[in-house]
Amino acid sequence: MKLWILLSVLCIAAAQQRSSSYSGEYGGGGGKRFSHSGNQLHGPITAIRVRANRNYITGIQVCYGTTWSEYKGGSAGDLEEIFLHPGETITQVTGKYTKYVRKLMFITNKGRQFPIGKEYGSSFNAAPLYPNTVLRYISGSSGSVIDAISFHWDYASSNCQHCAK
Ligand code: MMA
Repeated sequence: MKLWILLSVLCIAAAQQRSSSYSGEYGGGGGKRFSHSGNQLHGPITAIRVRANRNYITGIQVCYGTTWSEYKGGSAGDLEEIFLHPGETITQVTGKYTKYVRKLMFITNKGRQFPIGKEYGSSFNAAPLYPNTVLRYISGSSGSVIDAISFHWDYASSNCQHCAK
């Protein structure tokens, strides 16, 4: 009887579907580490600000639900802002990197693509390991530019408020 219970519990545990995965890290070892793992509790990613100059991705800020993360990076270059539509999620990110992040292209489940940065360095193609999972949060390192970035994937957050400006 005890063995039977143990086997049942093991079977159920094995059948549990995994859903979280991450891609990265892309970039170099400089800068100070940051992680938005706590920010995801505010809701799904609803908007992203990316700053770039002629060489680098110099800064990033992500809106979770209606709450913007801290801005990470420096002040060089121009800031671009992407607003996702309600229900729209990021399902892939491609880009370029050297010791620093050079280019990011966010791709959504609605087929929209938002490229920013320079065609220079090695390519990366970040996508979730498990079906129907999306970008939940980012982490990385920053100083005066974005030195490195990682992408963390899981099922879409059910908290579905849209980001206020
Ligand atoms: C700072 C410092 C470095 C980092 C660069 C680029 C200028 O130096 O934080 O560690 O690599 O910025 O972000």
